[in-house]
Amino acid sequence: MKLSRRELLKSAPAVAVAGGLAARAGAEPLIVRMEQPRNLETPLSDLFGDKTDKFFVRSHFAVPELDAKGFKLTVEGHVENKLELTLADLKKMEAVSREIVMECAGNGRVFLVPQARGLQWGHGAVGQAKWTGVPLGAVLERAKLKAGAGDVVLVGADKGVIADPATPGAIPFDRGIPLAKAKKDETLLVWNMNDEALTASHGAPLRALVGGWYGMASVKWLTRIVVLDKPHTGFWQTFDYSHWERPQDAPPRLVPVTAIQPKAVITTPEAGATIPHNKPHVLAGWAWAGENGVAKVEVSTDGGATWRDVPAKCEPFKAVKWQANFLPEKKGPLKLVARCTDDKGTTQAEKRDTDRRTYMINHLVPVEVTVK
Ligand SMILES: Nc1nc2c(c(=O)[nH]1)N[C@H]1C(S)=C(S)[C@@H](COP(=O)(O)O)O[C@H]1N2
Ligand SMILES: [Mo]
Repeated sequence: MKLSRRELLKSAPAVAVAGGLAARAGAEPLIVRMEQPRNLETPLSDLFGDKTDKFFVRSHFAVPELDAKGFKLTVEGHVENKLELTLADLKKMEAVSREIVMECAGNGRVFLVPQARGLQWGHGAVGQAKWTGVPLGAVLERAKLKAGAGDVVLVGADKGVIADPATPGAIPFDRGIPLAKAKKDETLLVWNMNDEALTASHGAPLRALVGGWYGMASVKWLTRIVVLDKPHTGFWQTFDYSHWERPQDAPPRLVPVTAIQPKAVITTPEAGATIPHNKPHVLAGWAWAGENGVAKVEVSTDGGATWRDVPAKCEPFKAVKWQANFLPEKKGPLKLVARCTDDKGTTQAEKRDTDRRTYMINHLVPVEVTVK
């Protein structure tokens, strides 16, 4: 694998430095990617920890003020029974807890060349948590869908005006989920994260958690569900969070971003590190593959020329930690790379697919270190 100088310059060092500063400052356990609304990234060293205060935050608008006591979730549209559910109503239903990875569709955007618009996430807009709530499907059953139900639109209580393209006043954050995905076991309405009530920044009192899909589908501050008899064509799945598809029999079209793509990330050593010559060294990181399990992780210590297998497997929706020992036998710069293959046989591509616009970023990102 060959990387241009530009790509090398653009790769991990900037992120590593930002992470280091945030960690040393001590006050904010996360890297601030935007002040208002507050958008926070998990430092590499804390990736996939189980602490909620280290879990990344991605919000498009200010956190809405919602009171758990007066809270109501309405379920309306193409249903026989319109519902108004309090949190207590939901908690009376059969609860489930699941550990599920959530990754922002823009995670890794800082590695795009040329630089793309949007928040410049390093690798840290991803995390795994234990989520507790009820399956969305169980709530839809209570609402009794009419025949011909289509997308289930999850609507957040947060709102704002988008400047470009100018929106018709303030619009809410929302997302339509096809009925088939809405009914899957991994699609939940949750009130607990890591055994504690959701915090305001993660969507209290209730959020959706659409397991295996990028984070934009997991609508926070969920107060309204509208069942349509067709696909939803809202801003957040047409203009934003969409990618190009090239059908054989039709012109290229934009389709909503959905499933998380397989990815392996090296967390140690970090880019820019100096590692000792001829001493055994540990290369470690995490891998995940969304709706699919991780079947294989491979690492390369020569920039992608040769690869070796690392033991790592996990079930769908989860992430797995992996590690490999290696001996840096040559002094000088070294390019470390990791790649993941899911249990459907899909391996991370070496090069960026530009049809994905600025989302679904899982091309290989080498980590450059120096052996001394
Ligand atoms: N209501 C609402 N829900 C939202 C968002 C938002 O801005 N508003 N951001 C989405 C995006 S893009 C992501 S990646 C996840 C992030 O969830 P977190 O902040 O709990 O990590 O929430 C999603 N749900
Ligand atoms: Mo996101």
